[in-house]
Amino acid sequence: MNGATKAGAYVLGLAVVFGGALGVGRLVGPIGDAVAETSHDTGHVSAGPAKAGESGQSAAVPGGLQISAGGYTLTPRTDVVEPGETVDFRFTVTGPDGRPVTRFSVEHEKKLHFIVVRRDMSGFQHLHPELKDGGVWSVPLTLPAAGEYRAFADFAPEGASGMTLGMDLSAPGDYRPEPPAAPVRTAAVDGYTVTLAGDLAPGRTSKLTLSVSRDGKPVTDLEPYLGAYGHLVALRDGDLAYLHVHPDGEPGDGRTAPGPAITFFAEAPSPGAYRLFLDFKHGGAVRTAEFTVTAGGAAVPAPESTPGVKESPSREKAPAEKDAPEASHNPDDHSH
Ligand SMILES: [Cu+2]
Repeated sequence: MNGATKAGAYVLGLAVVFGGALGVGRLVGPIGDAVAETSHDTGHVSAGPAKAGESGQSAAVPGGLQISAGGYTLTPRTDVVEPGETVDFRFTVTGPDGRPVTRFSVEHEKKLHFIVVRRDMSGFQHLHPELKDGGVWSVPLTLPAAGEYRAFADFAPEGASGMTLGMDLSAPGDYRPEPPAAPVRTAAVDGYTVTLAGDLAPGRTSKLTLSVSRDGKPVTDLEPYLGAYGHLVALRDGDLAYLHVHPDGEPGDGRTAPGPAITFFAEAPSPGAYRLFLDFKHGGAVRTAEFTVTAGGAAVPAPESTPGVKESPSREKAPAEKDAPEASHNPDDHSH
């Protein structure tokens, strides 16, 4: 990449960051409004020099940004959940015929994967709601602290291709967002160390390898979880676009080892920072390791050097060091 291109990409990166920040600020509103706002943000992302020649919104909108796509719409019974209270959260997926969808294909051993995370990327949860009569999905849900949350439903209606729809949930109260996490390739969780190799690349699929060790020894007896040795969710910083990720190989296929390495292919839609959440199972429990990576290398400034986006005191903070006690980057707080 030459200097001029790099400078252009840098400016694009800032535009994405600021566009995302505006989006977050505006997301306090009815869910219906959020659709238009995310479309607007997507316009920012695709309007840059990297995609010059395309007009406005690209056909390939990343998953999770829309509450309705391809004729399917997420309809929650409520979008407000009191922080700290466990509620029976219910929603339906309405199909092109206007009725709740009742038949879903099984993907990764489940008919629907439900991911919930606060807008600041804290408090990640990966849940599996139960399908009740009439196409009603039900799941016990706790939003641990006040704030704006994003919930993703990852599913495939029978006879249709897979999709991820997203909706906003609010936990009323005093919300103090966590500062963005600095890029980190090694995560510690429950005594395990998980190391990430490989880079996300904007606009194409790339290979990511996560290696699990414990007490300095590679873990070679990972347990299958959701039909794989790991389940990876990747979200774009700024708008929480939900990336398409799939594992390379599965337990019992004769070529995939139960650790220490778990390999995925992930597609980053644009340069910028992404948060990765790896669920893996060992010792009978599912654990989540979290990483922050930057797609496009130095083209986008790391959070520490982004001018004007946040105050300097946050720069010294590691993700685990919080001012706000209600924050839940602590892996022990994650629900599984
Ligand atoms: Cu799942």
